[in-house]
Amino acid sequence: MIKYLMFTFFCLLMGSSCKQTPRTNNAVEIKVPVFNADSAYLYTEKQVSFGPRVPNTSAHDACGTYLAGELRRFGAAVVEQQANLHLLDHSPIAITNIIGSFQPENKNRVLLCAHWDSRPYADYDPDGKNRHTPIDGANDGAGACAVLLEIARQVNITQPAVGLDIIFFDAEDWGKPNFPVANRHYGNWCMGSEYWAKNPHVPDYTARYGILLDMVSAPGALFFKEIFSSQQAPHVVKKVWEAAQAAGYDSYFSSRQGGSIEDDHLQVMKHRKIPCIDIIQYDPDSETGFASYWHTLDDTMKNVDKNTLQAVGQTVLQVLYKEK
Ligand code: AHN
Ligand code: ZN
Repeated sequence: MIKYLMFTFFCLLMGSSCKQTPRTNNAVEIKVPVFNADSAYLYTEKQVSFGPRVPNTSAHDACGTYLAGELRRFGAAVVEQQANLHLLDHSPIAITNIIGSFQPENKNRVLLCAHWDSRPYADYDPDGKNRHTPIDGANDGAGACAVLLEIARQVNITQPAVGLDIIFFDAEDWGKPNFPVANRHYGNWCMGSEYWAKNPHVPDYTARYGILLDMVSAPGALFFKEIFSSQQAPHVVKKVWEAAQAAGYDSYFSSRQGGSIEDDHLQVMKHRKIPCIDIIQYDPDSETGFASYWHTLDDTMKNVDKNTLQAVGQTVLQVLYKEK
């Protein structure tokens, strides 16, 4: 006791120069920032304003420049990973995975990702005449990237305890259409994430875990526990669903099991061995498992809702800032 009082007295004399440093990070509670859904809504609108982000188009390239520029503006170290891939008809597509890293020197990392391209085919459009038309992908693409941009903006203001990588994967939405396409002018799902997972921007890149966001902006969206995520990364599912509850958004995060969805998280798990979950809107009553406007010309800004952006963005911030 005497020793402690003497130490305290000494510290008072010396001012701040001999502050006791906390023994562990546990002593420092970093406050979870408040996600701004207005800002995420604007980032969604901006991406959609370029037109469909289909590889080999000027709308795609302009939006890629915008996304990389925003990450840089928010203080991330940005890598634009370009690759030349091929569709099944052997036609070339030029793709760019966009990676923004915060605290690149920090060994403890979290990966957040989404696809930024939009589907070249409206194959589920009720009007068959539209099936060769590319979609806006407001919900399927833009909304998820917008949530991650807003998270990047917040991370630039208040650093979490861990390093963060945000990856915008290209060429997710080139999977086989539901109608016969002459000369196989299509590819596979998740071509950009497959390329990155096999050729990471940093050799042997790893992270504690990953969270993929896909279709996270529609009004009344429900996120069921995606089956591959539950099987291969159950601790991450638990962490995220608990965070949703802590943030007050458990009404969006159903405790039920959803579908088995082939998405970018599978590439991250298969080739990088990073447990990664998919937060994805699911509709068990629809024919496709997704919303009625999925892969139609109706996937527009009218299906983007600030309340849903808020629920997802705040939940992911909650997860990120609780990490020690
Ligand atoms: C399948 O339908 C096999 N996967 C859905 C992946 C996807 C497409 N996510 C958005 N668009
Ligand atoms: Zn899609």
